[in-house]
Amino acid sequence: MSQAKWIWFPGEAEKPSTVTLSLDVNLDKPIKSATLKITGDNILKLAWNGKQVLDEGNWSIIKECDITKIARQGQNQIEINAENIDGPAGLVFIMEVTYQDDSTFKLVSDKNCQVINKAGFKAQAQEICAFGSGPWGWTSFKTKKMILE
Ligand SMILES: [Ca+2]
Repeated sequence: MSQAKWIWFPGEAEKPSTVTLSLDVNLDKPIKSATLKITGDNILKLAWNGKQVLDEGNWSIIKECDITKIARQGQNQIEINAENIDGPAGLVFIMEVTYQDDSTFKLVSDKNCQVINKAGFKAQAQEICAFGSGPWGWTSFKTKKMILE
């Protein structure tokens, strides 16, 4: 998780705002297992191939999701939406896929992510800090294991 960065729409991380990531992820080989660790301050929603699979309000709980059943070989359309109600805003995730041939694919939240704000403007994400630092720190996090299907 420490490779992942807390990200947000540039310049909007200190105010009530939303951020959306629309990811087209090509998983080009048969999948053995896949996990997604994710949280957002304050509210997080996740849709996978058009189906909403997460709607969570507690940023201090890392959602450790087994996504083996919903990740499919080929194109995956993933939409992540986070909303900040008050205080700091941030979204952080790491997705790790192990293929059946034991090679791996990893995607983390960082400045390479393209984000969309409430007004519909697109930008490269602002990195607020690495996971484990900044306003959120380390110690208050709990983990909730989930299976998404
Ligand atoms: Ca907040």
